[in-house]
Amino acid sequence: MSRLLSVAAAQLGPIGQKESRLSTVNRLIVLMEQAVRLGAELVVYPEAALTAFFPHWWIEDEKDLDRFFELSMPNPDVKPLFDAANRFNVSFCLGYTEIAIEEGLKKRYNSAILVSDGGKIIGKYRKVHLPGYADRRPGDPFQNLEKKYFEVGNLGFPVWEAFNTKVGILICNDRRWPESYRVLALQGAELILIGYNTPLQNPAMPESDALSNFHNHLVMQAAAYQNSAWIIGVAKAGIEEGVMQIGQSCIISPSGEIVAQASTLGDEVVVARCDLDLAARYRARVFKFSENRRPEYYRAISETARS
Ligand code: CDV
Repeated sequence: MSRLLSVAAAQLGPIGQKESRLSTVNRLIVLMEQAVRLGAELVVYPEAALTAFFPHWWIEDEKDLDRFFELSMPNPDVKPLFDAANRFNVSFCLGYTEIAIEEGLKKRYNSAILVSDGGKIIGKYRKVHLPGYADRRPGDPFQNLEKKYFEVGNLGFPVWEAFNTKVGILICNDRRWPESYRVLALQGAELILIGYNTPLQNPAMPESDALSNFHNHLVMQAAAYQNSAWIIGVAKAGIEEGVMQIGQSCIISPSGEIVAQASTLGDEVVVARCDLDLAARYRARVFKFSENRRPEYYRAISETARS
């Protein structure tokens, strides 16, 4: 008997700066309902799925900034999504931005949670690779201030047992770094869930703009194959407050092939039935880590690179 899991990539179109949580959470529930009708057992939403992607703006007033963050999860605004998961008997992965009080200090993270079909939080990940700057770039058409607004995630790269497999989460820029996937795969992850907000334009390197869609798929397809894992990549797409964000949400098999892909830049669900045993077969027959990796050599190389 194969281990099969039907997974939905629940892409979001733009969220307006003033759109209420009520409205956004309703959109998430509509997508969840569509996904369930298509047979999904797990629904994956984008990075920071409850608000517009505010790191694109310079925000000075702390109160203005705070309104983009969640103080607890689930909170009353988001509870209807948890209730819907319970009602539909479906699990979900949700990206959101989080305020946590740690040792009396207010910390901000770019986070994502995995929630069971009973509406219980299975685990949380906090984004490690924060792109952009901590300062304002007045000449740029939009800002990228993740280094200003977020701390580097302090939960490591956890892997959870769920759905008869092991699951890990990455968030947006994490997907461009091979190490992110590797540490999950080395812990046995066969399913990797990724939400993103990716502008089409990179003001620091305009000559690469035409390759934004290509690079999005390139990194995730290579990683799926090299790590023998299913990858679910989910965008917040379309023109959000003047910033064009790529779509191309997709489900990628451990073969590296895209097996389902969104075709719009709006709210859209695509579903694929993922054979988790395919991940196990690639790992056993092509990439068996324990026999074929050579960490002792990698260590020597990274020490040389550091010196
Ligand atoms: N939200 C992101 O992490 N976005 C980055 C952009 C800014 C390059 C990404 O890697 O897609």
